[in-house]
Amino acid sequence: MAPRKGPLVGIIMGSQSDWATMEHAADVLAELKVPAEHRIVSAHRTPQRLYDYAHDAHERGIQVIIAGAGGAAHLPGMAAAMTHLPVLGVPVESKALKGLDSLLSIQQMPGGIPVGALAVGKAGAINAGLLAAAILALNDPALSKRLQAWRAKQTKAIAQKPVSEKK
Ligand code: RP5
Repeated sequence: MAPRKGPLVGIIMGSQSDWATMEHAADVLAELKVPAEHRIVSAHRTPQRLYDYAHDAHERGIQVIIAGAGGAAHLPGMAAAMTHLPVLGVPVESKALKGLDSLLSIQQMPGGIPVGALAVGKAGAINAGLLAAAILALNDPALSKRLQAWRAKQTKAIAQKPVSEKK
């Protein structure tokens, strides 16, 4: 059977305002040549779109969902409730509570419906991309090599000594 050509990772977010954060997940997946799609899917404002997305994702060939949201961040948990695919949650930094609300909403799932919660903001988005790639790499030796090379390059880029940043 020919391998599927479509996206393997679905990056969804609650709002356009989340894209500045979630773009970091998209960037790392692009660097690793993992096909991904990006969609605005709000648990609150577009519940039917979320229902349709979560229900169709597996059939369309998506293998991992990365869901980013801020504030009352129900998106990752609701997506996880409607698909058996692994869902990685990225808490987007909110203005009012600096993302603590997003973090707790995403992390404190009841037993039975898991969401893999990452760190708040950019670091969480980057790590969601890396973790999605690591999951896919379990069954993709070429991707496993690219991921190992990415990590080796990062290690090599860390200087031995700090430099002064005084102005
Ligand atoms: C959430 O509300 C989104 O995930 C976003 O982080 C937050 C604020 O959305 P906007 O008011 O900026 O559209 O649903």
